Parts: sequence; C-alpha cells; structure tokens
Amino acid sequence: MKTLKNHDPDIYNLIQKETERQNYGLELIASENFTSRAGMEACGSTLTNKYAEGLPGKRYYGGCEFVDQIEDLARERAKKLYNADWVNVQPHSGASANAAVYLALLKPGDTLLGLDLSHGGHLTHGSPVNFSGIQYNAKFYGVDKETGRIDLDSVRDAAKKHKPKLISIGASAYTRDFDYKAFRQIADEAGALLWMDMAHTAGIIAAKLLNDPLPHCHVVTTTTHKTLRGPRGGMILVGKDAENTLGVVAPKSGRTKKWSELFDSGVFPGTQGGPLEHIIAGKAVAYKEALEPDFVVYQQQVLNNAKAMGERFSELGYNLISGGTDNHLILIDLRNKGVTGKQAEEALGQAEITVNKNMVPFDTESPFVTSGIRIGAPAMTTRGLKESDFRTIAELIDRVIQNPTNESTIKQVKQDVHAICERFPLYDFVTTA
Ligand code: DSN
Repeated sequence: MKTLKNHDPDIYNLIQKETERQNYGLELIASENFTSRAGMEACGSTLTNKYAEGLPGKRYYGGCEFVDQIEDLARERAKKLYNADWVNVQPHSGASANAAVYLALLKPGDTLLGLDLSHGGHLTHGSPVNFSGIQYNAKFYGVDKETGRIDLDSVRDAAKKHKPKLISIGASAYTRDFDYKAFRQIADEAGALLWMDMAHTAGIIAAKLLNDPLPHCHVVTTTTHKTLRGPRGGMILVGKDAENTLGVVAPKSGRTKKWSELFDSGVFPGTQGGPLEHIIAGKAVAYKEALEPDFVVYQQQVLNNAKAMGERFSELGYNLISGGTDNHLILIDLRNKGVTGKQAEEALGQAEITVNKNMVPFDTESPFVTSGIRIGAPAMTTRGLKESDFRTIAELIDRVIQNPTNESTIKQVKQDVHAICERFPLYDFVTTA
C-alpha cells in the first residue's frame, strides 16, 4: 500500500493499526473471518470504477464486457458450489439480500414468521426496530426453555395461528442445525413460502457438513463473509427443485414469472442501484476457493474447534445454550458467573480477545447489557488453530471472566494471547509489532 501511504498517511496509518489489531488479537466474533489476499486484491481493483446496473448481457451502461464475464463467473461458481438453479450475487450485504426477498414476496402488512431475535434470530427477520418489523406484520417462534432448541411443534402452532405468507429460518446465535424438510412441511400446511437465511453457516453448508436448505426452501439468502470466508457482501439463491416446480404470478403484469425474476428485480431496481463489481470479483475468488477440497477440511476443523471449546467451557462450569454446538459457534449464559455480557465483552476486549455480548433465550437483561456472550471459531481456525488451542482459549476467557477487573490477570492473559497470535500469523504483509 505504498501509494496510499504517501497519498493519505492518516487513512494508511489507521488501516495499519486495524491490521495489527486483527493480527495480535484473538478474533472470536462468530460472524467474522479472514478473507484471502487474492480476494482482497480483487476488491481493491479498478472494478470499483465501473457502473453496471442490470445483469450480465442486460446492462443499462456501456463498457460492461469484462464485468459481465466476472459476474457470470461468480454466478456459475456459486451455482456449482450450492447446486443451485439460479443465483444473484449483487446484494451489497445480507440485509440487502433479505430486503430484496421481502420486496419480491410480500406486500406491506403481510405476515411473516421468524425466529425471535432474543432467541438467536436476526434483526432483518422481523425485529420491531428493523424495516422488516416496521413494514410487515412480524410474528415469532422461539427455542424451548429447557433444551435451548427450536421446538417444531411450537413452530407449527405459530404457523397455524398466524397464517404467515413467509416463514424464515436462519439465525445469528443458534448452535444447532435446522430440519428443513420439517419446516417445509409446516410451510406447506400453512400455505406459506419458506426462506432460509444461511448467512452464518453458508460455508459449512457449502462443505456439506450441515443440512442443505436449497432443496427444501423457496429461496435462500446469505452473506459471503462469515463461514464462507469471502469479502463482505450478500447473495440470493434458488434451488433446482424450487425453480422448476414453482411459478408465481407477478402482481403487475399477471404473467407467470420464475422466482428468480422476482428476486432479480427485488435487488435491482427494487432495492439497489449499481452493483459493486469489485466485490463481486472478490466473491468469485471466494467461491473458487470454496470449491477446493481444502475448504471442506477447513470447515470440519471449524466444527471440531467450536465443539472442543464448548466442551472445555462446560468442564469449567459454564452454561452453554442447548448444551453444546453442531456448528461454528457457542452461546454462553453467564448468569451463574456473576457478570453480564457487556462486562465480559469489555474485560475480554482489554485482553485483546474479541467476542460480542449476546442476548440469551429468556434473557433478563436489556440487549445493550445482555446475559451472554457469543463465541465463534471460524476466524481463528483460518489462522490455523486446532482443538487444543481452542481449549486453551476457553481457559484464557475463563481467567478473565473470573477476574474481570483484575489488571494483572488481564495483562497476563494479553501476553498469552499475543504468544498464540505470534504462532499463527495472519497475513504475511503484517510486519510491525
Ligand atoms: N451482525 C451479524 C452477526 O454478527 O451475526 C449478523 O448480521
């Protein structure tokens, strides 16, 4: 970044500091990861200069011959990765992908049914502070108080009671897999459409280590930067069966349209303008990487690491929601440890361990304070850590949580954190200490 260093030292220096923060800290936010240098080069390329509203071959601007090929490659690779019939790689984020799906499928006031945010759901699945809860009539299902798992009978009851037009699956803090076939049966019984937001688990699903939503859902959305390990962005997919067996009537023309056409127009012109072709190129790089056999090895290690960390926390007397994990994250209820999620997040931050405070099901604290923390394995697994390292991480976190205001403990843990980070360098261009 020599040019940036000379041209704008303020921004250059702050980027350096952030790179060092990433390199010398334990990154355990479940939704973060480290994308490849190749992907970052694509994202930092001349493609950022190009307007390309529309789709490959059907643009509203000239000069799109190369970005068309890039976006086509991205689409083909994503379809291969998920065995999808159709994909749109233009959403700027997961929230944008979800907005396009809502616009395509619902009218304002229509009812949707999703997982409660405080039980692990997501803001865009109907939270009252988000457009999805403001614009639509959002109803929720939750997890069972005893098991911490989604109880399908209660989902069925909620679907019968509320008669939603759309049922969403997907979560940002749920540690178990989903039974898509059973959800589809519930949706069919209620006359609802079924949508999976697989943002958190997209990489694990691509590696076929979790159930596949595409054969059962009418539409699937995701981000590209979490377990999938690409650049920040979103994507919408339709599975082969969904596309072939279902037709819908578009409200204006009355013509039978494919689902994909509705979602394409939900993205543009519905909710976005020009696509970010530089990011789409970065996504294409990530899909290529995800199609390599090594990616499955990585995802299996993520699962092994999350499990090992969860087991060590349980041995140390921590209360894991649902008792453990099937995926990349664990959710800990800290109430028996006498600290809130906010206190834990702050104390761990001082030791350069980055986690996020998180609501736990049936939480007694506000969303700003919370009773829990969410801890994920994807980012540190990318750096090469294995099960024994994640058990050590659980022990470091425990030391801080037992002594959240003890400066000497925090200092010692920070030294141990740096020692781990030095054993597993992030990017080879990080040169300063
Ligand atoms: N903010 C993301 C997460 O942390 O799960 C979801 O959008």
